[in-house]
Amino acid sequence: EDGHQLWLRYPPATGTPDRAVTITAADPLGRPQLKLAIAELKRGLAPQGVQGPFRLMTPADGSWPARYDHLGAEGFALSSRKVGDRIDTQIAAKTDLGLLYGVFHYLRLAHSGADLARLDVVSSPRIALRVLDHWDNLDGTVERGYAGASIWDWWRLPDWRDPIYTDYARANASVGINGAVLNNVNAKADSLTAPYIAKAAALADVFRPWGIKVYLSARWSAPIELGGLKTADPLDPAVAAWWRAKADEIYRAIPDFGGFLVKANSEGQPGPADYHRTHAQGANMLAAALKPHGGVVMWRAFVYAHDNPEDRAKQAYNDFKPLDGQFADNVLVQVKNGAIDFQPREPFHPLFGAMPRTNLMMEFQITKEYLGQSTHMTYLGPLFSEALQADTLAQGKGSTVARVVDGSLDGHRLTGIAGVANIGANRDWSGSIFNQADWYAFGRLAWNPDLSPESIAREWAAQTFSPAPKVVEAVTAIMIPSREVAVDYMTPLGLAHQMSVYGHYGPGPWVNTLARPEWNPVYYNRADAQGIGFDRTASGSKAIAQYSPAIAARLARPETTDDKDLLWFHHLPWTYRMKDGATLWDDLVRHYDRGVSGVENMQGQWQALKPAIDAERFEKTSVFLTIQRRDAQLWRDASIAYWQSLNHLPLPAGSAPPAHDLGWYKALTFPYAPGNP
Ligand code: BDP
Repeated sequence: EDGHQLWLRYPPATGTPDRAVTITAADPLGRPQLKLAIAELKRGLAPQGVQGPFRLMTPADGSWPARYDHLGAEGFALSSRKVGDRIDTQIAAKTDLGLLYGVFHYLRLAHSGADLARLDVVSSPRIALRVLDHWDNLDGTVERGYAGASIWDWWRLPDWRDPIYTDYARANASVGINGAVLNNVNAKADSLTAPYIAKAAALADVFRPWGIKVYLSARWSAPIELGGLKTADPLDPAVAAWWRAKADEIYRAIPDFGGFLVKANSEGQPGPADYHRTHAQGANMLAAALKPHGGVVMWRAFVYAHDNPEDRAKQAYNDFKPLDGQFADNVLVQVKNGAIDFQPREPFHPLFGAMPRTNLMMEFQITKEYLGQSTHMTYLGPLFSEALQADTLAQGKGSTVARVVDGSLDGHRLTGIAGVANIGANRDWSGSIFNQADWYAFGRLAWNPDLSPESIAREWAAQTFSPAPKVVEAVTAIMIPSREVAVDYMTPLGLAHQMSVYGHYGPGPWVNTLARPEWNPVYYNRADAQGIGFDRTASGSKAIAQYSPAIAARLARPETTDDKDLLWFHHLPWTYRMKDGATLWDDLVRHYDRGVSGVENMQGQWQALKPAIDAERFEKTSVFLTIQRRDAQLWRDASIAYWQSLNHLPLPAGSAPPAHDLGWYKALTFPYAPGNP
């Protein structure tokens, strides 16, 4: 039990006789996806000892019920009833891919203790493109990857198709993920050369039966680097012709190629602004090259400029909002959940709701760059869900980010959601057993953004450990508060980006030496003798004006701002009175204390699970929780020591002083930190 089987362990049910399942389906031989669906069903059912008959049907198989006509190309209907002592089960879908998704859903239910005798589920994905973004470099390293090397073996591809690619595709299909961007957004042009296209094509062949399309990150300057052109100006006909020819070449090798992901004019990457062209002009030129083949462009809105005096949180909106309505219909603008960068907590990105005439897709980070990486247990379901359920109020109440992303708010058909993958060559895939849950939760929320993170945690725990209700409840009880616990010991009350220079892992609120002002923690905390926090109101950067008027009005005053976002929007005196009468300083310290005791609770809860969990996964998680406990203390103590060096305030009663003086924390160095570029 090293975690390699993820949530697809299919353990044998004890005490159930092994009875045969009769599966009826038409002509599986000519239908590779149907074959996969049947094989998966057998693999997952055999240990359950479920008795057939089991019917898989599409409209082609006759007697198609009209009530399923509305199922889309990926949806399914699952039903069962008891006839005597046998159970008749049916999965209906318009396509074989829908059947495969239906089978995986059935097995999810079967392995999480559902009553299989009375099923009635009709389900279709709410979002069309459900994509993993791999920040994998061609040299086998993974930017911000905490689970070992890249699983793509570029050296031995395209000839050697490692079985891990099939395992990967199967795991993705089991949660409905249908796309993979193979290479880092900080892209090398090499991935667009003929040898790499052949390698990507081999992966696409493996993924295809599992319903997964391949995409590539495209380096903007490739026409210069590979094509020998003098420019990458999107309005230069030779540049457009180069991309058209490149797209044609890719589609010859990968007929169902998904399209390009582009990071342009961001953190040193080239882009259309180098030629005084807009993001829309850049994206549309690429989109025109892909259009004849049905491909899309996912154009990232993660931009901020080096010498821009404007609040970093405002820059993407400033650049993109004026372009609303200018993007081609096969372009999606890919927006991170928050306006800075995947912090433990960020208010939702103000672009959501602000570009009704643009296909906006969500970008989450599944790999935990800023949330304790592989060792801290910080289940991201609540983070994803919080962002999706945020109400933009763009068209009145209920205009949630989820409804922007699923297209229902503004009537968009081309919709998407991306997660920066946390997958690597480690045996457990994700760097820890519990990080697997973030991959799982991303897939489930991409299928249905309104699922509750609790129910997803329950499903995952049941399949990953055991469907025994006591185990499921105990594991879920550890997972659900874990992200808030990390917010408490790292960046409570709306603080952000306080991570040290060593790979964004530990604390560094004092850091002020990095090359760009907006890379430094002091830029975000603005702490001094009098107070702390970033004023984004009318007296400060005015970022709140990027939200709809009702939200901006609420954020204008600290009293009407949620405590969890307080210091994101306001600079306040240390003596500011919180809603319960405590001072801001005392409350801040209370949060750090709560973070540390939160990890202690998690440790205790995990220890209690010892009899129920296999030794290998139990031990690994125990050790990681010990690391997390130590780090939580470090985060708390280092942060408090720094704030106290500024405000000279005493700690509230009952709160222990930091173990060391500030100099000790500042002097900490780490010879190696994973994940840096
Ligand atoms: C930041 C990462 C950096 C990425 C960048 C991005 O630190 O490694 O390249 O985001 O999303 O979170 O492009």
